[in-house]
Amino acid sequence: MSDFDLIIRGGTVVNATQTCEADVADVADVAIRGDKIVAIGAHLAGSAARVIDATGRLVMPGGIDTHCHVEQLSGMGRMGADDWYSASVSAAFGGTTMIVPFAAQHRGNSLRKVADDYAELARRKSVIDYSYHLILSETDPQTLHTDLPELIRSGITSFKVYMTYDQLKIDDYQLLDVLAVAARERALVMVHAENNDVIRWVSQRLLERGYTAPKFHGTSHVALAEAEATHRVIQLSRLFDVPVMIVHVSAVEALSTIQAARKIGAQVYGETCPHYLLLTEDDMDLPGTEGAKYCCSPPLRDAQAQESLWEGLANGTLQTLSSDHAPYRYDESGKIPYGDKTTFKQMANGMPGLEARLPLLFSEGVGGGRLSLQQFVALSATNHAKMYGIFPRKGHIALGADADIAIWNPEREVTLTTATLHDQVGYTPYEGRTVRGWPEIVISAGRVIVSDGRLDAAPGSGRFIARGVPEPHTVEREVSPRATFFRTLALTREKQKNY
Ligand code: DUC
Ligand code: ZN
Ligand code: ZN
Repeated sequence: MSDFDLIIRGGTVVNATQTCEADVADVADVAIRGDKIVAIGAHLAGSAARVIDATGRLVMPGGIDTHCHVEQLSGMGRMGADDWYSASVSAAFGGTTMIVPFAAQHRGNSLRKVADDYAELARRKSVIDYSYHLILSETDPQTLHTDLPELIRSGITSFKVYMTYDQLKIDDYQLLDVLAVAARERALVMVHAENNDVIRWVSQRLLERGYTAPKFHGTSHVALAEAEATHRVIQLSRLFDVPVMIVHVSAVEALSTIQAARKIGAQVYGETCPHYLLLTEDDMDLPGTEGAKYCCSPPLRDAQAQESLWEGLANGTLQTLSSDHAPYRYDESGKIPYGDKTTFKQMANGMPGLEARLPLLFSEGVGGGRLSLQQFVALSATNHAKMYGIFPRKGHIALGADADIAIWNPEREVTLTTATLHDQVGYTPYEGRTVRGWPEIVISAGRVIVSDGRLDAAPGSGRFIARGVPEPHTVEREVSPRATFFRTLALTREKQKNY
């Protein structure tokens, strides 16, 4: 009998920060028994059932993608092309070993039922470990005071709300209710921050004048609408001193709003996505409806925004880089329900990116000299684990952690094409782009699930991971008297002293 099930020998182990077992980038062996990392060190003694020679390779934590849409109806009622199987396979080939998509509550639906149904889809199909967030569109007492707290306590410790989209948005009054519950239950609120009325007002006027092409999606989702809503939700969160995560930050104005708010003590965190770093509004400006492939919300911006977002990732304004994989096909099921007559208002918003996320970040970020290897690991895995209550189980290479590992060849060049990616969308916004650096071997909970370009994992072999309290809620800090007052006002009927 062998001492270990698997040893990865001689690779450069990269963590976001130094651990007691390995420096941030040390040549070391990593030994695995069952689903756990059980030894790390130079020239580990002992035998293993399987040995992987990782000489010249980077041994990094498997990626965690905490923002992707899988088998979920959009606000417009459109279903994406990927189910839990194809999405998790695609993620695995791109070096991601855990995904956290969304169970979406549409108006009138029971949050509990939505979550239970979604859990069942994942359980049957995912090939990698997973959790999910909730999307909340109702704030009735059953949702807010029974289903939501119960789900949070069962390990679904984050949820998303929309400030735009008529079918999903909640208003400021509802937002306050939701934020107060998040403060009490220690859940992380993810916010789609865009001003609905600005978008509605501009869109209406554009359409009346016959401006229907995809590029006008960008005009209507003007950066100021994103900045205004970002500012507003941050101020609302300060009423209760509760952390919020602004997802898919795209605009310079929103980014600087986050930066400024943090300086005055707001607990605000930020996420961006590869498309905001690598594509621009010009990509939407294609003949006919072709630009619909590049329509997402918030929309693509300009070169200045790209630079600011790279800086935001490097200087810690933004904590996570997620794919926001929203795999709408370029056909009547998604992007162009009315063929070439489809207006920018009728196109499903979002683009694919699960598999390309980390190769793009590695190639353009590390290869482009914008990020260190440690920052790459933080933005692709460690910070996701911390922000969403999965750390220290996942997100680093350390004793006792899950053996979720991607072994990267930093020199390998791969040209991204629809034919070679594993999602079901039928196009990639990165068609023909060559990246340098590729995850050649992917290990999920101790199982080698991708090697030599082949998958070895059955549908349903991924596990549900009950998540703990998101790290922003665990940081020792004094809740201000103002927030204490408003929290009490929100959650109890007691009279407070001195009032
Ligand atoms: N928001 C997302 O998070 N993804 C796709 C579209 C959207 O509006
Ligand atoms: Zn969104
Ligand atoms: Zn999204």
